[in-house]
Amino acid sequence: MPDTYDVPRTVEISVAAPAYNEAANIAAAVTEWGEYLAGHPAIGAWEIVICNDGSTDATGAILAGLREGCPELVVVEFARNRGAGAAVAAAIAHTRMEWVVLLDSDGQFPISNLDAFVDRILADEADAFSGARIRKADGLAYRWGSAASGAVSNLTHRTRYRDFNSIFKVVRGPLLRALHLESGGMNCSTEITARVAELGRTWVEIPIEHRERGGGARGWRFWRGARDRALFVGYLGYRQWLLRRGVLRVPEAPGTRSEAPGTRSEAPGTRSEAPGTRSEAAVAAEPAHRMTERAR
Ligand SMILES: Nc1nc2c(ncn2[C@@H]2O[C@H](COP(=O)(O)OP(=O)(O)OP(=O)(O)O)[C@@H](O)[C@H]2O)c(=O)[nH]1
Ligand SMILES: [Mg+2]
Repeated sequence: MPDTYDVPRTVEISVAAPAYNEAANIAAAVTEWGEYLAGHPAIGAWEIVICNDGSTDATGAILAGLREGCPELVVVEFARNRGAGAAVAAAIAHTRMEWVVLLDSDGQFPISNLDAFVDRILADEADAFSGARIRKADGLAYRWGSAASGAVSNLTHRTRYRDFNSIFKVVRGPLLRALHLESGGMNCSTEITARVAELGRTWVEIPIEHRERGGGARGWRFWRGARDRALFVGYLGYRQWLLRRGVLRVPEAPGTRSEAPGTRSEAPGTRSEAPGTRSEAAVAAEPAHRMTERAR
């Protein structure tokens, strides 16, 4: 008889997503995610963290209703609209699990895409996985714009990612929570790809399905979005140039910093706040270093 038995390994997952005027999609998205996470045999503890980015439609009320039937749902509330970048950063800051899945709340990324990622996590393949949209469910101009900005980003970062701008990512929580994210508008996916690459970590890309928005409308304008993307990609390229010359320091990745004797990270499972709705004040008061302290 064997001395030990193989206990099936499970992965603990936080889903983090921004939501702005997504009344048409948010209930279907959260329900789909919750059912998938609860039913997946290889997923252990899980939570869904959504930042309601000052929505003026029924998104907040729908989320409050969903929370009644789903204690794993955490809602971070912004009193006013601050843009997807701020909303994604706030959602990430409130995650607690070992792995974080980034998603949009308009239903464009089926959560079943996660199947392939869970297998690769269990195989200990990497700390950062990114979903590469093989067929983007976007108009030609959007696809062309994303391809062009992705090509420039690959050039400046000396990488060869197929989809530099995909938000569907699965990243080790301590690594993602330690990133210093700055983007304000719709550039956070590009920024996260770049910041992890900057730390010398490699993304493992996995093909994913991308579908049409469930309902509602895109909340940003093409030309303004294109201009902001061009400016942001230029900024990231300039950062790379300064980093290579040593004018900027490469930030330290979590796990590489030696802790002073006697100091320790927050114990696993402890939370300073009960799970539930969190206010903008709580988000603003969150000191940046707590994001790394939560590493475990
Ligand atoms: N547009 C917009 N989206 C926001 C904002 N804050 C958070 N979001 C969320 O960011 C995610 C991406 O926004 P989308 O409008 O879907 O952007 P997109 O996927 O490029 O555009 P579509 O193809 O039309 O869906 C969605 O989950 C939004 O709800 C904001 O201020 N503006
Ligand atoms: Mg979308």
